[in-house]
Amino acid sequence: MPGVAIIGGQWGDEGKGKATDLLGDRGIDYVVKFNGGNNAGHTVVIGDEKYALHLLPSGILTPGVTPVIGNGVVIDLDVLFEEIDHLEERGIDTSKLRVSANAHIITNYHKTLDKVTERFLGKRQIGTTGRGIGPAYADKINRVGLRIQDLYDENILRQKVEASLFQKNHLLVKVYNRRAITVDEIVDSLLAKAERLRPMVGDTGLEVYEALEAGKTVVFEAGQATMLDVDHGTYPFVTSSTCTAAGAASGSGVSPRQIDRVIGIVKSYITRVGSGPFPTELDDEWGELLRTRGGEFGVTTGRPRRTGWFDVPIAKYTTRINGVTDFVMTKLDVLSDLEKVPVCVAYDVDGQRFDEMPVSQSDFHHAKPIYEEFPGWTEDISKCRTFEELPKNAQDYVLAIEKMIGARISAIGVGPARDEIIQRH
Ligand code: 2SA
Ligand code: GDP
Ligand code: MG
Repeated sequence: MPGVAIIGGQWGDEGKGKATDLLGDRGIDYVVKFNGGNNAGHTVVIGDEKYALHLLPSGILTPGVTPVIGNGVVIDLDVLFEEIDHLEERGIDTSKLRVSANAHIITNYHKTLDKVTERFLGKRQIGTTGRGIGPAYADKINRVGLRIQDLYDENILRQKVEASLFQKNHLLVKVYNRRAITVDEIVDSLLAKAERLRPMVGDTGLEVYEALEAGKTVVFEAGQATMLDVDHGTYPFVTSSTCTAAGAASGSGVSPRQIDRVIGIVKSYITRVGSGPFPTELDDEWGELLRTRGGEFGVTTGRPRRTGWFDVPIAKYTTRINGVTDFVMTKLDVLSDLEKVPVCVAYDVDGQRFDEMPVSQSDFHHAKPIYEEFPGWTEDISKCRTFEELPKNAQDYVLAIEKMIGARISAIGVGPARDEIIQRH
């Protein structure tokens, strides 16, 4: 199984970082981040140490792994260097990091635009992380983006910054009442970082292709999740990249045929940060209970996450869109001590039953969950290491969901630590 994609199956923060780190123990050679940027927040707990990764792939924590930032990523160079320095200070070797020459750059004007656009949208705001992600991807698609390779030709860099700022300054000054940004300030600040980056930059598509051809194991690690995918998520309340399995190929420069296994990560309940529809959202004490027990606060922004019960139509959709071969279900421990555990098995939209995700955004906005209730369990399950050790009701909960979502649940998280996991054989 040399090419393995790890995908968020819900609205993010399912525990992808932990899942990637876990695979590291099985002898992986490369971990490629293929989408997003420092909007991501992955927490990995190793012994007493807790690491929060944003721009760097989680695999960087595993000795011997080559971490790669692929062409599909948008890079804030200040954040990249800060994260590298921070890890080096904690004794993590980052010297093998590779960065695609085709990845795009987030500049100060992208961050400014992200923030002012959100403010301007008012009640309709997306609830972005404010890291400049959307504006950087907009420039990429609009063909006025800056790529890493542009840093090594000052003339080209200057021309591209000019082209990119041409309309933005008009917008910033006339619409948003901000000061104009000069070409020089952007070019100077980017050139000041170019030399430090140079040894990391390369044709990562070719490097990863060659690794796969040589039989090495490559993990493609998604940022965000299926329901935040720019095409398949709850548009416009999405991020601006392809977070689904298809993005693993386009965002790293390998072919879809080189991805053999797609692991979907889902929580045993569901959370969302930012705005947008969320059928099973709980605005009551149950929602608060899940947030407190699950530690549901954004790793990047610290925002409280919205919480709700497990949503089967979403998980089925994830299986289909990504071709999920198997799931890791995290945070089953958070559900201990509930008398009953509701699971949304379908939606009711104005009297009509939907077993699948409705294609109409309005329908999804109006979807009311149809719940099935499962008997809960009171035991602390964090010490369980085999499926059979789980209380019968917890086993039944997992098996019932597995049956409904159409792919096997091959591992179950019972705590945040590296070893708090049940592998099913
Ligand atoms: P953006 O900044 O343009 O990508 O925001 C667009 C939407 O995507 C959501 N988004 C996320 N959702 C969950 N987790 C993310 N990463 C951090 C974490 C989030 C944090 O791991 O906790 O710390 O707040 C993430 N990144 C982007 C975002 O909420 C918008 O709905
Ligand atoms: P990611 O963005 O998908 O990598 O996930 P985050 O790191 O943003 O959020 C997942 C959170 O859940 C982190 O704080 C993890 O340490 C924690 N976590 C992961 N798996 C488990 C689990 O099985 N049980 C518990 N209680 N916490 C977990
Ligand atoms: Mg996260």
